Amino acid sequence: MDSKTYAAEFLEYVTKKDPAQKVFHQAVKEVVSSLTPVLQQHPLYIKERILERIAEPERIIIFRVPWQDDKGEIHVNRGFRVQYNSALGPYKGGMRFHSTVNQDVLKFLGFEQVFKNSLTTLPLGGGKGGSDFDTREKSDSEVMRFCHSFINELYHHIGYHTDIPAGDLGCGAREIGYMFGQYKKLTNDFTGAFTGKKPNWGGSLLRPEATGYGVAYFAQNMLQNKGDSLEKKTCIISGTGNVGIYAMEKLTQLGAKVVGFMDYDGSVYDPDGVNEEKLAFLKDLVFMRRGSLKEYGQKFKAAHFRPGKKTWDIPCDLAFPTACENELQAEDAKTLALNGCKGVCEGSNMPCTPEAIDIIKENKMLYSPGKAANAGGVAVSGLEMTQNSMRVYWTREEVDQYLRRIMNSIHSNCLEAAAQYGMPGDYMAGANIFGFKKVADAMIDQGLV
Ligand code: 2IT
Repeated sequence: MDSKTYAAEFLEYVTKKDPAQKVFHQAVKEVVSSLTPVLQQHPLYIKERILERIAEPERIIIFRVPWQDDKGEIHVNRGFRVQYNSALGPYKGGMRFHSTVNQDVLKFLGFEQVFKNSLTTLPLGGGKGGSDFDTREKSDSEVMRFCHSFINELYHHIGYHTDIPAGDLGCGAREIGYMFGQYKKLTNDFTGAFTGKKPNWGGSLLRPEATGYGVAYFAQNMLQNKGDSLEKKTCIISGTGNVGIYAMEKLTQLGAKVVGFMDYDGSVYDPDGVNEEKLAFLKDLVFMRRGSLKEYGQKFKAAHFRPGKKTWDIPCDLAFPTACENELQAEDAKTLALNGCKGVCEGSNMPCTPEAIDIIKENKMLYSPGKAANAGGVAVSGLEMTQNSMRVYWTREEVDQYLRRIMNSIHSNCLEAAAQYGMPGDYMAGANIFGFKKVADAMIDQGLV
């Protein structure tokens, strides 16, 4: 069978199997769209039914999470862990705690994670988990009770050599701490079964910064490959979580000028660009006080806050979506193109809709998919696991050197894979191909399990 017909039939099979899982289908389609030349050259992947096997999670655990709020009222949330693929190593991926979490979202994120982790070239399988529990507007003790209840079930299924969760939206060092504490209590075992821990009890330095710094390094690599640099490039960013703030920090350090960013309430336009003082203010505002960006507009004269508006209309050289899936749509991509934007570098997972990606490519902008550009986070999680195994702590500089090296190799591996299969310069194709082949070959080596 020719590879195009096979790919089309496969996509129909995936869609029919779980008709309601729209974001999952979107993620699968994006990967498969890059694979036809690979399947053509390696018919063994078709014979071995690798696509059918890779799209099916090895295991999904779904469980009840009962907890009590501060008034004594009882609540029930749903917990999940999607253990997607363990061909390259133990399942590895974050936990998302947000009201929008369901099986569809976690399958999309888990599927992406398999390829992303493969791209890091570290020995990491892929997984993702979470709950439809919203950590915003909950007290610390409510979050603790929820996390303990969540682990009361999940501890059966995770472990240092099995599955190592980390954070994602709504799940940071606080939540990892509570989950780790309960895991340790129940198993009587102090091992690095989670990453994103605080550095004074097993966490890696630079883990909070890693995703954002990695995104900036990747953008720098893309520009350098074109004989250009980040120097004086105007940048806009969407989310102001860990990824967004640390991407701003590194981009600024590398000579770029971040002129726009946003949160739930609206966006900030700061024509002067952020600097060290403004970043310190932002970190305190967002991480410590969980306040609104409105305050940034009030504090810094040149900047103004634009209630309810996204960032994408602010003229820029480079755009960095760092919030959530499908946040950058066709209209936004058109606006970026009209304003002369030269590149989109994804800090979050699948932030651009397929229509937006088409517009970005038609307009010859540089484009790097999240699974390549944001892999620095999980890469430093991998380094945290290494440090835990060795019972050592590396310095910030040591971790940063590894991170830079890993981002450089992801960048060159994407370019090489894309060129090898006839799509030179296409980072999306390169990321999908390189990520896929490593997992597919390992699956073939390990037989039909
Ligand atoms: O999307 C991601 O790569 C993460 N949320 C981080 C996963 C990890 O295991 O550090």
